Amino acid sequence: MRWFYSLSCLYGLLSLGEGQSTQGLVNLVKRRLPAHVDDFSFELAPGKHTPGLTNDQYTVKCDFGKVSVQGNSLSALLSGLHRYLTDVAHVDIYWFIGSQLDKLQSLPRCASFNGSSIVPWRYHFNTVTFSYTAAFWSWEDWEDELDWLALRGVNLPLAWNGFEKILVEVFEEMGLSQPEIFDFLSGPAFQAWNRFGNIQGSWGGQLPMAWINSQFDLQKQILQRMTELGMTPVLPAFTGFVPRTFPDLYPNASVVNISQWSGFPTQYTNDTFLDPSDPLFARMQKSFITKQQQYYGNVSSIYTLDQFNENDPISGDLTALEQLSYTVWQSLKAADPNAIWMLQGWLFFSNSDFWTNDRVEAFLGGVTKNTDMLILDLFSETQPQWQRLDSYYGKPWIWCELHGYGGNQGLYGQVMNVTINPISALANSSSLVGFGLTMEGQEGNEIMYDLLLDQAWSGSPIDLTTYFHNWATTRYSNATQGTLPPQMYQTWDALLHSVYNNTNLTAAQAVTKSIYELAPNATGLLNRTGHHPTTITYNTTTLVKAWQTFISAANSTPSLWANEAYQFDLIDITRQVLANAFNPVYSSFVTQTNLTALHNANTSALNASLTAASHTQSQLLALLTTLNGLVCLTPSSAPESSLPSWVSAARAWADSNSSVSDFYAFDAVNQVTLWGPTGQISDYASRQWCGLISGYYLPRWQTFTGTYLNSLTTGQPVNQTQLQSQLLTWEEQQQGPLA
Ligand SMILES: *[C@@H]1O[C@H](CO)[C@@H](O)[C@H](O)[C@H]1NC(C)=O
Ligand SMILES: *[C@@H]1O[C@H](CO)[C@@H](O)[C@H](O)[C@H]1NC(C)=O
Ligand SMILES: *[C@@H]1O[C@H](CO)[C@@H](O)[C@H](O)[C@H]1NC(C)=O
Ligand SMILES: *[C@@H]1O[C@H](CO)[C@@H](O)[C@H](O)[C@H]1NC(C)=O
Ligand SMILES: *[C@@H]1O[C@H](CO)[C@@H](O)[C@H](O)[C@H]1NC(C)=O
Ligand SMILES: *[C@@H]1O[C@H](CO)[C@@H](O)[C@H](O)[C@H]1NC(C)=O
Ligand SMILES: *[C@@H]1O[C@H](CO)[C@@H](O)[C@H](O)[C@H]1NC(C)=O
Ligand SMILES: *[C@@H]1O[C@H](CO)[C@@H](O)[C@H](O)[C@H]1NC(C)=O
Ligand SMILES: *[C@@H]1O[C@H](CO)[C@@H](O)[C@H](O)[C@H]1NC(C)=O
Ligand SMILES: *[C@@H]1O[C@H](CO)[C@@H](O)[C@H](O)[C@H]1NC(C)=O
Ligand SMILES: *[C@@H]1O[C@H](CO)[C@@H](O)[C@H](O)[C@H]1NC(C)=O
Ligand SMILES: CC(=O)N[C@H]1CO[C@H](CO)[C@@H](O)[C@@H]1O
Repeated sequence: MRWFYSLSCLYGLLSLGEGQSTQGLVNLVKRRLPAHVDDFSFELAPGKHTPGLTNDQYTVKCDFGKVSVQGNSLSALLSGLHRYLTDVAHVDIYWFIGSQLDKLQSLPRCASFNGSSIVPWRYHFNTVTFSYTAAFWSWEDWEDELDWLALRGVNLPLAWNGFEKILVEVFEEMGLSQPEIFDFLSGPAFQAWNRFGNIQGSWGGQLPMAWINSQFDLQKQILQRMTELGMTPVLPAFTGFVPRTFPDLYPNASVVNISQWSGFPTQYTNDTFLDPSDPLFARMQKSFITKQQQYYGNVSSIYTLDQFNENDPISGDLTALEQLSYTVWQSLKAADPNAIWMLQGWLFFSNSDFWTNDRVEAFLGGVTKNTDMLILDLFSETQPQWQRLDSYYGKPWIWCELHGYGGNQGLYGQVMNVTINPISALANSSSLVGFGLTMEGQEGNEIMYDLLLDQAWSGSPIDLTTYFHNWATTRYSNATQGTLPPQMYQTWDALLHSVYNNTNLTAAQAVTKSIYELAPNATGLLNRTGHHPTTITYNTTTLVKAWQTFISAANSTPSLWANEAYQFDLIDITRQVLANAFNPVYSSFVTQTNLTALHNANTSALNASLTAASHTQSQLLALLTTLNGLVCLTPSSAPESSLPSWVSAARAWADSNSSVSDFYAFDAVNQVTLWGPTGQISDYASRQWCGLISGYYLPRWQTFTGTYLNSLTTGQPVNQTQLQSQLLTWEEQQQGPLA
């Protein structure tokens, strides 16, 4: 009906006050539900809504087959729309399988309903997500992500792209030459740690200006879209990290070489830091923020600014710390009087030895106006710091779910924690202003991320059984018109109680890795605990049964086989089952090739062990071949879903320049394998990807098992040093071929 659409446009125009038009929502409907552009209308309620202070509210009415959404903010309207789409119409947009919204046929009727957020901010991204997940995203990938965020009520996303464009201009203005500047910048897959001041420079090639320019163009599109979808982007600022030759130009400048990071050679770390007390700091801050405003307009006054991520201030003196933050704060305020400084609170946990309560209080105390700061309590589900730090001494803060590191994949979740704890934090901390997602990589386990964002609209902990049930209904309903076979609900119930319900934080604190992704070794792989755990925290038989039930769901409802979400999840669950099955085979191999245990064995016992071990070797390698074949069936074309798509997304940024293209591809490969010129944090960002299993993990295990079989034959113990260096040499040689 034409009049209805006109009305929705009119609403858009009427609500233009304070730059708030609902046109961005109409555009989203056009993008995702083109058959229904006339069926939705959005109306912004009159009255003042202040982002970060006011909770968001919506009311959804479906009369005459049309859906009208009213709300007090764009984010509220989007959340109301999302609730209708998921809970009533059973369609959604997902990472990896993309938007399923166009599968909506006729609009189901509903009784009116309403919703209200319990916190004004819903935050998304970690600085490192921009490298682990989004490094090579195209605009189309960003469009999917931003619609995902907008519909889930996120109104405070981080926006790092294009940072280097402005930074380079500031450096040039200060008189630094292009070679000096480009020696400082890191490759496209490692920019996050250059921005943090952990690393500098690049191995395998140099970042070209073309990359910087195209990322800058992308940022303009991203910010425009974020704004029209009612989000307040968090923008970069000048941090103080400068090229190493800076003191040559400014011999009197107060600069220090900060610490070495993660064993990187000095050439690539020990970044040069301009002390904020030096007047040059404020000058560069002003220049940076002014340029940023000129390029992007007045889109936001919230700035992400981290100077001590995994490196400590030179002085722990309380007065010095207070002065330090005061000066940084003043530099922001001088450049933008409305500036709010957002701090990623990881340092208070990771470097808690340095960051004693006194020091944190002094540091935060330097910003004398509490509302000029916003702290991300970065790992709230496992290592919350807000209690220890007395709610950040009154500074507004956000409860964040970190969930996983380096984009590692493993079915995992702490369902109890991310529902119960944010609610209890809200009752116990008056300066808690938001819930957020700070995953290092968007690796999967999407239900765990949805859960916290939905918790932001529920005053009591979400009922998990109902939640998982409804989530499954929406996810697969395309195949079944909303009625799923009971086996499907049984599967998700079993997943809820097993993989997604880790409560033993001594065993695991984040997404679990599988040992086959790690450099092979006869010891030290199993039962790792903590942040990079390999301990399996659930009964693996439960998962195998859930997997069988999942398959039987499709046997009873065959249309599921063709459903993209079903296909993706079937591969994901099977992957975990096979990954878990690797462990006992590996343990057998280690036992069968243990020369110490066999030292008294007679020849026939040795021969028997050799036969058994070579059989086990075949099993182990066959399992990896199967795993690779399995994950290669993943229907997703998302850059972060397989090695070929990761590498080709990297190459796509290089136009036709082959040496640049090779560098991007090398950089992309290096991140998920050696992570550093010579494996400084090797396998940190391991992925269970098509192509990576067959091209990297499998050959490593081939070498390892071959060496052990040989040792059993010769009776000579394996020379560990030799094997280790053999593997490393091979890993380094593989960087090119894998790219
Ligand atoms: C929201 O819905 C509840 C439950 O149906 C109802 O009691 C309440 O009045 C509604 N609030 C608004 C603002 O419409
Ligand atoms: C640096 O400081 C010295 C001693 O205070 C002074 O003589 C010199 O002019 C300064 N140089 C610059 C470039 O400011
Ligand atoms: C790099 O940092 C380490 C401390 O982390 C320090 O020992 C070393 O001297 C520094 N090197 C340089 C060249 O600054
Ligand atoms: C969540 O983790 C925190 C931090 O370890 C712990 O204090 C809390 O008891 C956990 N909550 C639940 C519900 O498991
Ligand atoms: C999760 O595990 C804990 C501890 O074993 C248990 O008390 C709780 O009921 C479980 N919750 C769910 C949803 O399975
Ligand atoms: C938690 O995990 C640790 C380490 O794996 C283990 O020693 C401990 O027994 C577990 N605790 C419980 C209650 O299962
Ligand atoms: C790992 O933990 C499992 C389960 O607790 C145990 O059976 C096994 O012996 C452990 N393996 C090693 C190598 O520690
Ligand atoms: C794991 O689950 C299976 C089947 O539900 C059960 O038979 C077995 O005893 C469980 N194992 C443990 C260690 O709880
Ligand atoms: C090999 O066997 C010996 C003696 O039984 C044992 O102490 C050692 O831990 C075993 N080594 C490995 C790698 O399992
Ligand atoms: C192990 O290999 C290294 C070189 O890779 C060699 O230096 C060392 O002597 C070897 N150790 C033994 C015990 O043979
Ligand atoms: C296996 O791990 C041990 C202990 O960390 C180490 O000494 C050894 O060199 C490793 N072996 C290989 C082949 O990496
Ligand atoms: C698996 C399945 O049923 N997919 C269907 C989802 O909806 C679209 C649009 O109606 C169909 O084309 C698919 O076949």
